[in-house]
Amino acid sequence: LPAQISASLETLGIKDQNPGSSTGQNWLNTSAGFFSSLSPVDGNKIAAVQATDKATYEAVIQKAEEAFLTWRKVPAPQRGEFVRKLGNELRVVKADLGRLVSYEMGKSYQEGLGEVQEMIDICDFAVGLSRQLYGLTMHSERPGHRMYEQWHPLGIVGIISAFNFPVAVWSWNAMIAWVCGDVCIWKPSEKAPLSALACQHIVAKVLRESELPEGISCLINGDYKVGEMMTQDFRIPLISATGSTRMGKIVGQAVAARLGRSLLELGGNNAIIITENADLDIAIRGALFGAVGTAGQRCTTTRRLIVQESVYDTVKERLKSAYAKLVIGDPLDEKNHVGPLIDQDAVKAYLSAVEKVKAQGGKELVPAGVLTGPGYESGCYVKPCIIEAENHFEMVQHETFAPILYLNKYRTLDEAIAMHNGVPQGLSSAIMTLNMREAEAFLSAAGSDCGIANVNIGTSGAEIGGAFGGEKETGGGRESGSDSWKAYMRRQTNTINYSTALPLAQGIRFEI
Ligand code: UN1
Repeated sequence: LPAQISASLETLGIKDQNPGSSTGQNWLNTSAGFFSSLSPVDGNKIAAVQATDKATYEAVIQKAEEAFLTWRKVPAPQRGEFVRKLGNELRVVKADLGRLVSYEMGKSYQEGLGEVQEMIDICDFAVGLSRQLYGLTMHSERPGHRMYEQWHPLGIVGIISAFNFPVAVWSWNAMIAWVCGDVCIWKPSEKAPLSALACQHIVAKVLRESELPEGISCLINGDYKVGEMMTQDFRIPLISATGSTRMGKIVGQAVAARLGRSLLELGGNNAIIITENADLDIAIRGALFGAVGTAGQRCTTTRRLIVQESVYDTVKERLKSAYAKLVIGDPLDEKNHVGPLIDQDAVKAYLSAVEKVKAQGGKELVPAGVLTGPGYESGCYVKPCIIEAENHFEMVQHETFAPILYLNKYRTLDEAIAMHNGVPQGLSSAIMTLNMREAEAFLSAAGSDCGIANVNIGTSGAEIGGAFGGEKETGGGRESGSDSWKAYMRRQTNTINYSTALPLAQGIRFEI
């Protein structure tokens, strides 16, 4: 392994080839064997991780249930204090964790750091929230009665996260769930288990130092079968899952079958409308980072550009020259803009999408391709490409997790909005315009149908303070900021009679 990576693993407490034995849950002892974490950066095996078997899963559930009995009684501001300490630990390890995320997942080091910063930000948010889990009071219709609502912890929250944000998305869920009084079981992507182990170590350390039960934070590892143990488990009232729409449909149905709750944050097919009134400098920069950042592997990645015909050729030319300047390579080397895809399956999916869209009539403006030669030995580096394609083409309707940008032309804004909304997904969206009427139309009830709608900002890179998620096949869930915390608690309506009579609601008379 590169020396810097070995040093970071050491700092993060992942010292040997079998880090599963030191997850901070030392009582874990699994018979399910090991699986490897491979880096798409250079193809190296970073380490082997222990998979979770059924018996271990049962032990985890028991620990979590036990911990919940204590944790739910800890006052919320004190739970916030625990999260504050976690945020401080994350500040200390930011560079090491950012580097591990970059090496294990393939995003640029800057984006790895950004991801850890997102974790720190949500910690700060959750600390404040721990004193603001507000309920409402109502006026009772009966004399001498008081009515109010309060929010109680739910219990165990199951978190299923994806490879592309291997740590931040977990933290949006876990930090909020913890101040809400829940305990968490995390099933990270089997493509990025070490980043998750590193987080588990950090949490385990703070739990020990705070003399809190270790079951507050649990980690289980493996493929979808491990996730299934949670989705089918009635002891887990809430499953929060982030990933593909395909995965979300399976999870959502399994959880619904037992009438559990799920919070789904699934695929996006995000577009930017560039109008004739756009500041083109901003539009091009926004589209570029949106389309090629994280090598097109964000759920918020810009996949479609819908451009007004009078500026279409200019946008096309400027994009082409911007793409020509992109440097593809080792994401830990800061002069590179684009790193690898997560694995060779992702490369195959990229190639097949390009082939399919071309077969339907798509025209390659910036050609696709897989890079070979020194530095590209992992076989996971691909060229960001731009394809002129119609919105209704099968592949344009579909989320391919790769840097493929589809270009479309429009005449009127109504046409652009219809095209924009004319996909099954509804996560993030943007309009580039300096015209107030256009911007407001895009944000209106008849405008973008997405959970996130921006003006003069690309589709990716949302701040944690807002509710994050989207509509339609994106799954409808909201994570992170605003009042997303309500999904992690149960609401109780309380009516108290302090009078000497017992009047019934709705004026009903019942005498004997
Ligand atoms: C994701 O890709 O699953 O808005 C999350 C963004 C990031 C989070 C993306 N803050 O692009």
